[in-house]
Amino acid sequence: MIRSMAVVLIVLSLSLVACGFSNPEATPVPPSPIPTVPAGATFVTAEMSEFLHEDLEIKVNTVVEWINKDATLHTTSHIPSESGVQGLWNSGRLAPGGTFTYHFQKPGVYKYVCLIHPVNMNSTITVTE
Ligand SMILES: [Cu+2]
Repeated sequence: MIRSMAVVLIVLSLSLVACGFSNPEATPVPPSPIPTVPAGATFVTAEMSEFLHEDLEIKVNTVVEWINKDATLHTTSHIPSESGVQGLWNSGRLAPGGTFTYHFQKPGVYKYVCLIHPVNMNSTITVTE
């Protein structure tokens, strides 16, 4: 009886492993394709690491590519300064290694956050002529 219970336990634990009971956040992400940058535009990268977003000062006609360097999900999501105005970009949940790009074409001060960690991950992109 004990032996058959042990066999059942082993089969159960093997089937749990086979079903992929792993942390979905740890799933490796294939390398992202090289982003398309319009002719004449500048390209810069911004890291999401240690649960922080970067402040950036860039010129008009710059493409920013965010890269998630942490081991958990993050977003880069524009927060409009006026209520009722829709945000300009929202990456959705980026897995570790995931990237998202946005092309800044107008001067201004753009606040953005990670919607999952908005307290620590809130920052500003200042775009000048
Ligand atoms: Cu986050």
